[in-house]
Amino acid sequence: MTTVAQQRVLRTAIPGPLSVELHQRKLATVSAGVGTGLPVYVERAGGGILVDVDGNQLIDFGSGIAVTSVGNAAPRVVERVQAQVADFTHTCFMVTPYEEYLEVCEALADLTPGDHEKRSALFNSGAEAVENAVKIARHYTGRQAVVAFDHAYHGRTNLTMALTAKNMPYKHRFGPFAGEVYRAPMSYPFRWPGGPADCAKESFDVFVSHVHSQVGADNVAAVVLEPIQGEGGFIVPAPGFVRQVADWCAEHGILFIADEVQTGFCRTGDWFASEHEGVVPDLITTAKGMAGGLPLAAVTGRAEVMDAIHGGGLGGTYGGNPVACASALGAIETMREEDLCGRARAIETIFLPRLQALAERFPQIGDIRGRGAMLAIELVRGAGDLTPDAALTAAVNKECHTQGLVILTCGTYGNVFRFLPPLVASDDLLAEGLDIFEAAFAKAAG
Ligand code: PLZ
Repeated sequence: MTTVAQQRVLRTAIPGPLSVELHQRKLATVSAGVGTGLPVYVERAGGGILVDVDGNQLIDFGSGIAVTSVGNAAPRVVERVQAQVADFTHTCFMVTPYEEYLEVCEALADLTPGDHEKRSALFNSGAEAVENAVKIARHYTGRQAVVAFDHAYHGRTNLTMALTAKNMPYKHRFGPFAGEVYRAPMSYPFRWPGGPADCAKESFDVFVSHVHSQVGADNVAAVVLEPIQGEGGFIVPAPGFVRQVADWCAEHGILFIADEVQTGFCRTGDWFASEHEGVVPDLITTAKGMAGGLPLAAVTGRAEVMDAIHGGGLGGTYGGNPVACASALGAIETMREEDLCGRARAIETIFLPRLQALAERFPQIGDIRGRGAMLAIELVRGAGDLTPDAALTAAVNKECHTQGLVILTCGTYGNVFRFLPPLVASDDLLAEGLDIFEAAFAKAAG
């Protein structure tokens, strides 16, 4: 196993000449529709460092979009995957099954909220999990309508595009979209018309009246909600909102689906973000961090719901591939052994004071939000002017990249920085990344 020194090293300009060369090949061979945030070509990675083809070592504040929470090429992941690849790579669980699939489902039953009887089904991507959760909810309830929220992100397949809120780049000219999908206003304290206090008071009532007037509770199979929205801007709903929505669903025979693809597996300081308000979702979708970098996703839910589906109704050639399952078992073992939920909470205490200090210097930082190692700042024109500042966001982003910090933006208005470091990154590495971010911010905003 290669070990990568946990420090930034800049040998060339970013991107370096070899990356530039590879990027020319990319343009000639990969669809222009597949973008790259930072065209630095990675050769190796470990922990919180990416090593590019020019020998630069970049600090990773994105974890491949919240995936490598256990670090890149985490030792237990590598070990289990290598052993599994040598044993067998695929049989298709629907043809001849294997134990690793069961072990992942057992871990999901154990770790997800609630101590009721649970069942899981495994898939390849977050979108596939969300799409299957909707299939299951429709089948079980015999109803068709699904309610999602403003700023939601649930994937790029046809049904999940319909659930996703943002047009560019996800939906533009890709319709028509799947039917019976309805959108409700999101509890978004920073941008609630009357301010955060009114948001906590009003957002649940607005949701309910919206569904009653535009859909009818009796027609709704499921409400799909990210307990902290991801791509839409790391929007943390007002306290109590997730709980109220889940309880209201239960009262109306509607399944509450928590999309924890981005928030799940220690990222927010709990195993699942739903736990923060004591919410027990009927169905929960997971992917990303669960499998340490290999493609694996799941729907986990109440046994009576999951077992209501006819035999053969759920599946797919690769869902729960044995190598991906082995990777997940290595990742979950790492989270347990190294208490990565605790580490996520510690990361919050490292980041928050630094971000607060930066916000005192720069009025363009309108909001700081998130939980654990899922934190964000929202950039606006300045004090009292909440106009999103996507241009400043892009300028800071570019400067971070130049300095060897891989950082991600998000948000409906493209004006949010999100911080998603691997949970195993050392305090020193996190501090160095924050130094770079602060300097980049000062340079672009100053
Ligand atoms: N649900 C909450 O965050 C994936 C998308 C990146 P897949 N988010 C990253 C992009 O631009 O495609 C995501 C998510 C939530 C579902 C998904 C979809 O997961 O594994 O990308 O399909």
